[in-house]
Amino acid sequence: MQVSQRLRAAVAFTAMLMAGAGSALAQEPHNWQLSFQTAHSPVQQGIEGLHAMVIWLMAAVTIFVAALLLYCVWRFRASVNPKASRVSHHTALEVAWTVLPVLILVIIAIPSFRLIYFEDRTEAADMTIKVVGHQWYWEYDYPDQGDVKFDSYMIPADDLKPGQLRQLEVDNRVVVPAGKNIRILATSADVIHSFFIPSLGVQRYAIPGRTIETWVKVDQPGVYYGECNQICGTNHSAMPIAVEAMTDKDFATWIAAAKTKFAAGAAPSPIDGERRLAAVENTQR
Ligand SMILES: [Cu+2]
Repeated sequence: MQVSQRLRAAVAFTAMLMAGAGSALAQEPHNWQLSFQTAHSPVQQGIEGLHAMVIWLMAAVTIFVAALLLYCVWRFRASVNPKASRVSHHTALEVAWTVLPVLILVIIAIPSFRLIYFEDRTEAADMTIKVVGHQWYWEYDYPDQGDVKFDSYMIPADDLKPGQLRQLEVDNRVVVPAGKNIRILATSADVIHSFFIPSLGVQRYAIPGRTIETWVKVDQPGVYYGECNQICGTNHSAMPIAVEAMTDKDFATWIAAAKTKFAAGAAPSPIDGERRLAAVENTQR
């Protein structure tokens, strides 16, 4: 490979990494993936936008500082400067290198704060879902949908059906209508968990004794996976999240069926607790 070819390859690779770090390479999850999953909510689109902006600013600062450093190393090398300069202060320069970074931080802070408040809550919620973390499963309550509530456990590796994702599929998915503003209230019944769904831009601590709010609007029907991402004990890896977004019509059918399926005293999950734990412990060995 010639030098110019190598240089071109390096430039192309860097451009690819930076684009990936932005959002151009965002896609459905796959092995060896770099960068984000495809955004399926307004919040995640905002997160990707802010991320791309910060990456470009960071690249510009890094290139500028590296170039300055290289120039100084060359310009003030000992062979051409046998007697070192004794200049130690330059007021204008010092003001500039204090004020410029402050300005850069302000430029980052404004969209960053805007995004934080955007993620915080939705003004017009169409529906509320309460999420309760347990060691080690999630519980979902639909307080304004006839108080439907159920538990959601990971499917042990031995019970997976073809097409189901290991460590991500659950017995009862949390179902939401697509295109609607869903208020999410997260809390915990025991230790601190965290409710995290990357493609939907949802991440909230589930803390015992506290309720923390966020919201999601899933842009299209589909299944979106997440995980508890706060180390919460032995089976922390066994409490995935599977969100299924449906059309309004399908959601109405689902919630009507759920009222019977999850009625108090209804049959519990076919995967009983003992076997679930045994299966999980097997995968950890
Ligand atoms: Cu957890």
